[in-house]
This record gives sequence, structure tokens and C-alpha cells, in this order.
Amino acid sequence: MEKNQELDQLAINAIRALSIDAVQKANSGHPGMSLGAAPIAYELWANHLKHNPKNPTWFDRDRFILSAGHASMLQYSLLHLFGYDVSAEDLADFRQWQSKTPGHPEYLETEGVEMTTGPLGQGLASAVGFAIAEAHLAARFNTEEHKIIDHYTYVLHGDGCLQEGVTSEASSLAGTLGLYKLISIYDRNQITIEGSIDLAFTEDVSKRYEAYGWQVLHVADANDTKAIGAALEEAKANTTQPSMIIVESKIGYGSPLEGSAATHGNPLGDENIKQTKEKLGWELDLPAFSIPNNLQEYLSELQDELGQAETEWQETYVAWTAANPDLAQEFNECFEPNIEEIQNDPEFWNFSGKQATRAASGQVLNYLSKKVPGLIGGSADLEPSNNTKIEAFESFSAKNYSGRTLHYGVREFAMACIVNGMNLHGGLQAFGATFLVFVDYMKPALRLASIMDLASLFVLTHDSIGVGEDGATHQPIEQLSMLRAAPNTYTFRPADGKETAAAFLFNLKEQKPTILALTRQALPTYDQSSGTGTLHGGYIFQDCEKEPELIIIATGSELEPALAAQQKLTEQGKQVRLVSVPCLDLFLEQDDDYLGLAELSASPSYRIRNLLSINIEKCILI
Ligand SMILES: Cc1ncc(C[n+]2csc(CCOP(=O)(O)OP(=O)(O)O)c2C)c(N)n1
Repeated sequence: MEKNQELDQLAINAIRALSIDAVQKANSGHPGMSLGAAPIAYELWANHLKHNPKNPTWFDRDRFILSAGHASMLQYSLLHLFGYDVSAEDLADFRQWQSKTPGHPEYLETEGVEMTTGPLGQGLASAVGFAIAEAHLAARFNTEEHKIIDHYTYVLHGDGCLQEGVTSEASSLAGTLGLYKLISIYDRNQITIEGSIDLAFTEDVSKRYEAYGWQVLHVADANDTKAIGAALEEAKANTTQPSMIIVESKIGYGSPLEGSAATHGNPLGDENIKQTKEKLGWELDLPAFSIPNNLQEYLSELQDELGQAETEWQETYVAWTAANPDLAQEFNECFEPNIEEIQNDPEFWNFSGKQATRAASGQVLNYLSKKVPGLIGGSADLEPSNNTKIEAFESFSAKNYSGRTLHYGVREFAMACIVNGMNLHGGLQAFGATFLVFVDYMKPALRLASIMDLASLFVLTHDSIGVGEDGATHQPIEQLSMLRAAPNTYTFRPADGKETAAAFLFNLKEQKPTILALTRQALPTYDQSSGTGTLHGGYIFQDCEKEPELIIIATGSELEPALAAQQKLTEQGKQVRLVSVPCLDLFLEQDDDYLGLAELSASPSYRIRNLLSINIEKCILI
């Protein structure tokens, strides 16, 4: 298709006009970055990003992540102009209850949004996970003849993301791994909410990223789309390093408040909008949220052209499938592992002797490594303690992208973001591991996993004061309460191998954010423990003959003393029921008549403290 410079410029200004009008109508939002970064984003989407607006989930599309989530109108304007399912009415509904255009981009709410962003830094950190996923799947499934996985991960961010520590953690790892298909675009307007970055951010970002092993490119003016295009080509040409393109821009470009922090997060006001549109040469009498007809036609043509990339890919995919049926089956199982086979396999449930649940977890991971081809993960430098060593896996490294053991380094927050990124990418069941006490370092990413409803899995060992000798700094006390309080996050504290296996099974089956809190110390393997019961969150572990006078509820390592107490009281003639609750979140989701849940709160209960307990309406948990 013939490119038309004038219409390209009109499209850039359309992004600007749509964005400022939407923020004005909502009377809240962030117009500044949309005005400044519009040419960067348009150049990328129109001339470099491989995507098909008619099929936003096409697997081999390039991924675009707006790490500066506050500039959501920039993304919504792009989605609208490129023909995704975001209408002019949706733009007018910006920031309204249940609209497709929420304040910050939300995965699953808006077609074409690859990730929920807004908490600064996490978009860039998770982009590293997307790039790992691409590199890994490409290494395993591409052949000499056919490349079915071949896409880039682009991330657009501002000064704010680079001030967040998590981008340092993740970018350092990306450099080490030489993730050359990761391209970050830094909209460097040198303004954050409080004013100039001189107030708090004077480092040389260029040198910093070079030190991480990235290629750093510079564009002197965000309006120079040719230079942006050339930099993007140069970034793509590098096949050993991730790239950062630093683009100098002006926040609030074109408005009377250009360059001022006032444009960061406030509507411009009617008069400023008028003047901005005049300066940009935007037709003033065009109603808000509409674009000129000739631009509409031009963009429709562009969309058709973009779609051709998928048509070509489909042909490659069909040929690849025919030539590599075994590989194709494995690829499909990366998306849909045979969970039923696992569930029905006695070997999956086979545990014996005294065993720490971290050891049981290691046994399960090694089992799953043979059955779940998309399983990938590792630890934040605690593999020997977390028992996450998988015999069948090699390490993922710059030299070996087909490796399935990740070494995140001592970077818990980045690890959690990267796990989210890999799971968002698709085709992988990604996990991370560390000590439970260090989950504090990961919390913001767990929150995003919960909001995005991701199957991110975290193996967190050394789960109580049972840790012992390491002392107070390593003894988790309040962490479990925090995790249990997190919505849409399922925290398992299993008592033995079977309960541990069930927790992994839950994650695979239900595709929900899952936490495993596992012991360092050995625990018995119980005959009466139940995988099925665990999948209900809790079950009667040891019952009494008549109506119970007392119900003891226990989890994890406390099941052992609870069982001893139950037996002793039984010997004394008391009717005591023991209930194991490996996952309180799931347990409380059961119907009221499940185990007489409604009566539990009224029943006499007993609790053993080795960590903070939480009082919940329905029961008191040990
Ligand atoms: C973790 C986190 N801390 C604070 C904020 C609030 N916040 C939103 S935007 C912003 C400043 C971002 O500056 P920059 O990235 O330069 O964006 P620009 O000013 O160019 O729009 C802050 C502090 C946030 N969204 N996330």
C-alpha cells in the first residue's frame, strides 16, 4: 500500500485529538504523554508492529505493552484507529463504570490490551517475561524450514517506569539473557507528576542500560517519525542484545501547556483543547471522537495490509504441522496439557515416608516436567532450598533458549513480573520460587496476577517459624494472612505430598493465581489425606463416631499436632472432628452445606499459633 505522509500525520494528530477529548469528557486522565508520544506509537503500530486487528489473539503477533499505563488513552486511540473493537462510543466512555476503556489498560477488558498496566515498572518487567516466552518457544518449535514463532515484544514507557527498581532487576536479567527481540521505547519527556526529573532522577539511563548489556539508541525528536522508524529497524537488526530507544519528547506537545507537569494528569480544559487542535491543524468543527473520512479510508486499507501477515503465517503453520506432526502435538499440549491423565495417574499421588512438603513439591515438579510440555520456571537463587530442581530440564540461558529452568537471580519482584509475562504470552505454564517470607518483595506482581486472572504459580518454601535457625528475618509471620486476604489468589498450605500434588493440579485445572506455602521440615505422609478434598479447599481428615463436641481445623505442618490432640481427646472420650484446610480461599467458596461450613463458626474451636491467625466470619483457622 502507498504510504501517505500527510495522512500519517493526520493519524498522529487524531491520536492526540481523541486522547485530549476523552480526558476532557471524563474530567480525569492523563493527556500529556498521549500528546508527546503519539508519533512514536503511530510509527510503531503502522510500520513495524506485526499485528492483525481482525484477530487480536493471533499467536505470532508482536506484543505491545504500554508500561506507562496512565497514558491509556494513547492505547485506546490506537486500538480505535487500527480497527480493534474499541468504538468512538467506547472512547467517549473513557474511565466510566464497566466501559471498555478503563482508567488504566486492563487485560481481558479491552481487546488488544496484552497486559494490565498502571503500577509503574511492571509493564517493562513483565515484557521481559514475554520475550523469554517467545525465545523459548521459538527455540523449541521453529525448524530450519519453518518459523512459526517469530515476534518481537515492544514496551513503551516513560521516566517513571525507569525510576522503579523492578525495571532494573528485570532489565539486568534481560541483558544477561541477550533477549534481542525485546525492544523498549523510552518516551523521555523528563517530566513526572511533581515536575522535572531533575528533582529525583539525574542518572545517565543510557550508560545504565549499556551496563546491563543492552543496545541503546537515541532519537532527538519524538516528531521525527523517520528517525524513530530507523531506530526500530536498528533495534530489530541486533540479534544479540535487547534494545532501548530513548526518544526525546515534550509532554503535552502542541498544547499551550507543552513541557509542563500540569499536562501529565489533568484535563487540558476547553480553551486549551481548542488552541491545541488549532496548532495541530485539526479540523475544529469535527465533532469530538470522530476522524476525517479520508483518514478512515486510509486506515482501513492499512488494516487489510496488516492482516496479510497472518494469512502468510497460517500457510507456514499448516506446512509446519504437516512436516512435524510430533512437534505440532507437543506444541498443542503446551496450551492444553492432558490434565485428566495426570489426575488419574496413581504415580502422581504416590508419596511415602517423612517428607517436607517442599520435597513433595520437587517430586511433583519433576513428574509434571514429563507431562506438561509448557512447564517452565525456577527460583530466585534458592533452587536447592526451594527444591525446584527439575532433572529433565536444562538451564535457560543466552546460549540455550530451549532450557526450561530459569535462574531469575536474587530478584523476587522481577521474577513475579516475569512469571506473569510468560503466562500472559501464552503456551507456557510458568512458575517462580523463593522463601515465603520474601513474598513481600513480590506482592505488587501477585496483585496484578490476581487482577488479570493469570495462572501464575509460586512455590514458596520455609513457610513458618518451623524455619528455625535462620531466625526472625526468615520466619514468615504475617505473610500467610496477607496472601489469604488477596482476592482471586489461591494459597495452599498442604500437609503432605498428596495435598501438595492437588495444589499443583488445581493450578493446572483452574488456571488461577496459585501460591504454595511449603515446609522446610519433614512431615508425615498420611493415609487419610485427600487430593479430592484438597481440591475443595478442605475436608474431614479424621472424624469422630458421634456428633462432634469440638472441631479442630488445621493446615500444613499443624495437622500433625492437631491429629495428636484429636487422638488424645478421643482417648478421653471426647467427640472431636479434625478438618484439614490446605486452601482456605477454596474452602470458603464451597456451599454452606459442604462439611457444615455454616456451623463451623458457631462450633467451639481451638487454634495453635505459629503464625498470625485470621478471624473470618465462617471459621477460625489454626
Ligand atoms: C508504582 C507506581 N507509583 C506511582 C504511580 C503514580 N504515578 C502515575 S504516573 C506517575 C509519573 C510518571 O511519570 P512518567 O513515566 O514520566 O510519565 P509522564 O509524566 O511522561 O506521563 C506516577 C508517579 C503509579 N502509577 N505507579
